[in-house]
Amino acid sequence: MQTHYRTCNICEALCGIEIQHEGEKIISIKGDPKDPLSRGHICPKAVALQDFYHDEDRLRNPLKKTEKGFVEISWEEAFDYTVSRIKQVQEEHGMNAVATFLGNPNAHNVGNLLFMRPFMKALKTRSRFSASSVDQMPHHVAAIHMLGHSILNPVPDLDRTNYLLIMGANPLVSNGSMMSAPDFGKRMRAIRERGGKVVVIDPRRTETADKADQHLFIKPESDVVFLLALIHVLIAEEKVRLNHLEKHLIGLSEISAIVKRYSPDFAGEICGISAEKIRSIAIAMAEANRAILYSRMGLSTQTFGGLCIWLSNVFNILNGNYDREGGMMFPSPAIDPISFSPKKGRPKHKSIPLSRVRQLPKYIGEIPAASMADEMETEGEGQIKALVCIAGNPVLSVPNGRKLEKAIGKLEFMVCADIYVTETSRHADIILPASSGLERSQYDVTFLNLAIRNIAKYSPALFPKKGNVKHDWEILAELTARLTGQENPGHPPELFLEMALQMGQYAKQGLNLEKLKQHPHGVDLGPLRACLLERIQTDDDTIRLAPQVFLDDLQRLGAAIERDTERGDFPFQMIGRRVLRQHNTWTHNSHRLSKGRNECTLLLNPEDASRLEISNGEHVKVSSRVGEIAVEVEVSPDIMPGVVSLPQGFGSGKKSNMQVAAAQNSVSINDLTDDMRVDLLTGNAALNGVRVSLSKLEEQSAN
Ligand SMILES: Nc1nc2c(c(=O)[nH]1)N[C@H]1C(S)=C(S)[C@@H](COP(=O)(O)OP(=O)(O)OC[C@H]3O[C@@H](n4cnc5c(=O)[nH]c(N)nc54)[C@H](O)[C@@H]3O)O[C@H]1N2
Ligand SMILES: Nc1nc2c(c(=O)[nH]1)N[C@H]1C(S)=C(S)[C@@H](COP(=O)(O)OP(=O)(O)OC[C@H]3O[C@@H](n4cnc5c(=O)[nH]c(N)nc54)[C@H](O)[C@@H]3O)O[C@H]1N2
Ligand code: SF4
Ligand SMILES: [Mo]
Repeated sequence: MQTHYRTCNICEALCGIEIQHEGEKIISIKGDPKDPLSRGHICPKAVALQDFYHDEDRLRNPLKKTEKGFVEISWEEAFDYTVSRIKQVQEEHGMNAVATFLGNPNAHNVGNLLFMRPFMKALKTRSRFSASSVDQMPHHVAAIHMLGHSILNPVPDLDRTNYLLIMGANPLVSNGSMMSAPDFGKRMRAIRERGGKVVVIDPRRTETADKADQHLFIKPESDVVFLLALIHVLIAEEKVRLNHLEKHLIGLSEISAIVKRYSPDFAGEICGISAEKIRSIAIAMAEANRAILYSRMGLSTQTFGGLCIWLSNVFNILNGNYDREGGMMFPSPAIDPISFSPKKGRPKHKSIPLSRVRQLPKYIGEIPAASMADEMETEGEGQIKALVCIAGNPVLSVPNGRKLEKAIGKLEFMVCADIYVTETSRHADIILPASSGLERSQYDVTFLNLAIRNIAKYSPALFPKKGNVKHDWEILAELTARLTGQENPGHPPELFLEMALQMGQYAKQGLNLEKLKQHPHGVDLGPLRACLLERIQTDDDTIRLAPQVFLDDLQRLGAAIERDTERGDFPFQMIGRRVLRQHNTWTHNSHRLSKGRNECTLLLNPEDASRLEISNGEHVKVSSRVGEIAVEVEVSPDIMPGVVSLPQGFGSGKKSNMQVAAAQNSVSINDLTDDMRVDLLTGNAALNGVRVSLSKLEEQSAN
C-alpha cells in the first residue's frame, strides 16, 4: 500500500488530502493533518475523486458527432477536424465568429491557465465568455477601479479577526469563495471562542447562519442600501479610521456626500433590517478593532452586484480594516499572477468596451455570459457561428440555459474539452476528453493568491491518464500549434512553475520546485501580512474610494428604489443555494455524492405555503418570465417569506443517459433565471432575486 499527498482540486478551499492506494485501487481518502492550510479538513467531495477517476461514463476517447450519434475517433482526426472547421468559420465569417467559453475547472488547473493565453492569442477572437460573469465579475471590477488590477482581491484574515459579518455567502457549505479557507467551520468557531462575533445577513437562514451569533433576513437584492447605511453610520458617528492607508486614499469626500441620503431609517424600510440593527452592527464593527465584512456570491450575482462589492470594500477601508491584521488582507503568494501581467498604471482611463448586441461592458476582455445566446442569434458582423468550450457547462450554468441550448444547436461548429458528455457537450461536433484531478500535477496559482494564509504546495499526478485522454494543457498546446502552424513546444506546466517560483519573493529563502517536491504536505509561508502598498497597481499608488463608474451607477439605484420592484404576475423572489455534496453541474455522476434524500427542492416559508395550500413534499410548477419547471417543495421557516430557494448545479442526469435528469427529480435553476437580468455596471448575471410564481401540481404530473 502506498500513500500519496495532494491538494483536492474541486473547490477553492485547497484541502490537503492523504490517499492510500494499492496501484490504481484507492483504499482511503482522508484529510491531511500536516497540510499547513487545511490542517486535516476534508469534505465528502474529495472522497469522490476516486469516483471521477474510475467512472465508466467518463470519456476515454475523442468523440465525433455523426448521424448515428457520437463515435470514437483518434486524436489525430479530432485535432484535424477541429482546426479545419474553426479555420473554415474564421475564413467565412471572421475571427470573432469563433467564441470561447471557459468554465470553472479552468481556474483549478495550472496547465489551463498557462496554455490558455497562447491558445486565445492563436484564435484572435474578441468573442470571449467565461463563468466569471455568472459569478465574481463585480469583485474584479471593484479591484480594477479601486486598486488598478482585476485580481488584486482582498481576503478575510479569519484567524485573527474579532468580528465577521458575512453577506451573501454560505461558507459552511461552499467551503468559501474568493477566500481559500478550508475548515471554515472550525475557524468560525474559533472566532466565537476568542470572544468575537459572527453575523450572517442572508434571505435564508443558512447552515452558516445557524452556527453564527446572529442571523438577519434581508430582502433579496437590497444589500446595496444596507451597505450604504453602514457607511453612513461610520461617517455620521465619526467612527472612520484609516490607519496606515490614510495618505494613500482619494475620494473620501465623495463617499461622505453619497451616503448622506442613506440613513439607517431609509435603508431599513427597503432592506427589511431595522435602523437600530443596522446602526448597532456598524458601531460594533467599528469598535471591534479587528473586523471583516465578507461579501460573496449572493452579493455579486444581483442587479447591483458591482455597487455591493465596491461598497463592501469601502466599508472595510473606512472601518480601518483593510490591509490590516484581522481585517481584509492581501496574500503574498509565492507565484504572484500579477507579476505576469503588464506593468502598473491601471486603470487606463479609457472607457470600457461594450458588447456587440446588448452593449454590455466587457471587463477583462469578456462579453457577459448572460448575452452569449444573443451574440449567437443576432445577425451581423461578429455574429458567433462556432464555440470552443473548455471545461464549462453553460447550458446549466448561465441564465436562461434553454435559450442558450437552442442557440448552440444552430452553430456551424462546436468543440468541447470535457470529462463527460454533458448537457452542453452533447451538442458538440467534437468532444475532446480531458484528464481528471488525480491524473495531473497541481499548483494552485489562482487560489493561493486568495488563501487566508501564505503557503505553497505542489502535488504530482497520482495515476497515469486513463484510456486515451489528454491533459487540458496538452489539448490547448496542440490546438494552438495547429492554428498557428508553429511547433508544439509540449513542455509541461512544471517548467513554468520552476521559473515562476524563482522569480517569486520567497526564492531568496530557497523556495523552489525541488523544495516543494520534498515537502508534499506544502510549505507554510506564514500568516498574511500587510502588503497592499507593495502590490497596488494604480499609476499613482493610491486607493480610489470613489471611482466615477460607481458614482454614476448610484443613479440607476436611485431610480430602482423609486420604481420599487414590480411584482406583477410573479409574487416571489427566487434565490439559489449550494449543497454540500455536489459541485456545480458536474459531480452528480458519483453515486457517493448523489445517494440519499432529494436535495433538489424548492424551499418555501410556512406562511406562504399555508396561504397557497401547498404542503411539504408536494410538487409545484415554478414559472418565471423565461421558463417553468416542476419541483418538490420543502416547507421551511429558514427561508424568508416571499422568497423561494432552488439549488444551483442541478438539472444533470446520469451521464450515461442524458435524458433521465427529470426522472431523478433534478431541475436546472437556470431554466428559470433570466438572461436579461444583469448588473449593467459589471455585466454580471443577476442570478438572485429572480421573480417567479408558484402553482400546485398533481404529484403524478411532476415528472
Ligand atoms: N443560477 C445559478 N447559476 C450559477 C450559479 C449559481 O449560484 N446560481 N453559480 C455560478 C458559478 S459560481 C459558477 S463558477 C458557474 C460554473 O459554471 P460552469 O463552469 O459552466 O460549470 P461547471 O459545472 O463547473 O462545469 C464544468 C464542466 O467542466 C467539466 N470538467 C470537470 N473537470 C474538468 C477538467 O479537469 N477538464 C475539463 N476539460 N473539463 C472538466 C465538467 O464535466 C463540466 O462539464 O455556474 C454559475 N451558475
Ligand atoms: N458544495 C459546494 N461547494 C461549492 C460549490 C458547489 O457547487 N457546491 N461551488 C463553488 C463555487 S464555483 C463558488 S463560486 C462558491 C460560492 O460560494 P458562496 O459565495 O458561499 O455561495 P453560495 O453558497 O451560493 O451562497 C450564496 C448565499 O447568498 C445568499 N443570497 C442570495 N441572494 C442574496 C441577496 O440578495 N442578498 C444576500 N445578502 N444574500 C443572498 C444565498 O441564500 C446563499 O446563502 O462555492 C464553491 N463551493
Ligand atoms: S472543501 Fe473543497 S477542496 Fe476541500 S475536500 Fe471539499 S471539495 Fe476538496
Ligand atoms: Mo463559482
